[in-house]
Amino acid sequence: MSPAMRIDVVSIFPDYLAGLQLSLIGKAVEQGLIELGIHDLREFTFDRHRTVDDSPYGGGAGMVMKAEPWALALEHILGADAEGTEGTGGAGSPPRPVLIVPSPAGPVFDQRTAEELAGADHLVFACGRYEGIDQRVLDWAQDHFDLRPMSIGDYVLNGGEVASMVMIEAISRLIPGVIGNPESLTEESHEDGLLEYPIYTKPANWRGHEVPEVLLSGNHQAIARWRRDRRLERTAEVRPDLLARLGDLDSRDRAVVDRFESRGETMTE
Ligand code: JEB
Repeated sequence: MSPAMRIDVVSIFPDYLAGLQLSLIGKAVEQGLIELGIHDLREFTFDRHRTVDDSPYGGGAGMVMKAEPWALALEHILGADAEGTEGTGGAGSPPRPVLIVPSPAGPVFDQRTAEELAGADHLVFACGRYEGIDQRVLDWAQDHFDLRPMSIGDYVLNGGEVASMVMIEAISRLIPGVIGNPESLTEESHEDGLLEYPIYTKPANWRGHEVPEVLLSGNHQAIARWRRDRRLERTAEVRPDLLARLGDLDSRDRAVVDRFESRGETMTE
């Protein structure tokens, strides 16, 4: 078995991150697939008020997170990494931990990013609040981490906690063993750039709404074709940007999309 992925999260609201211990990720922690460390930034302050913020140089609204508590928290995490690895004579230096800093100013996190980060040994999430973190922390961190500012989308949050949880969930479910049935990984939405087909379960007639007949036919080839067509139509309708990123469709797929585009509606409407 491959060694556990280490995930550290630093926040002034560590209780907020406690939800990570539940459900699928909690199970992965119990199974030793993920080692999770949640750190309270205020533990790295030493004044009476455990101050983590101050007013911005140059003026402006809001507060900025002070540099020193962040550097101490991140050094604490780096120090734990180095423990027991002194002079073992291993080949080369280990890879730098990846420092993910949620920020509305970062490149947008997507499934490709999740796949890339799922291969890392050690992820550290720095959850800012207020207007964000003193830039010098990020400049300093470049020498110790593989620094990755990341946005989860074009809307404004109050801090990095929810964004970190989104990214941790998307990444950790790609770690081998975290999801029971790995087939469900390859089949799903975004994995190949198309949205999912509609899904149904019993009863076949629910309040007068029938399940599409082809799904009851037992004709696996017809079912696969129907599902592919619905995926193409759905993607053309709600996410034409995803279709544009797909590259060349084969002539059959192209025909389904063209038919959709000239009709401007789906067959389920
Ligand atoms: C992440 C954060 C804030 C300007 C406005 C608001 C720390 N997609 C996203 N939207 N907002 C955030 C994000 C991500 N990832 C985000 C971290 C922080 C917002 N704020 C508030 C900062 N600058 C503080």
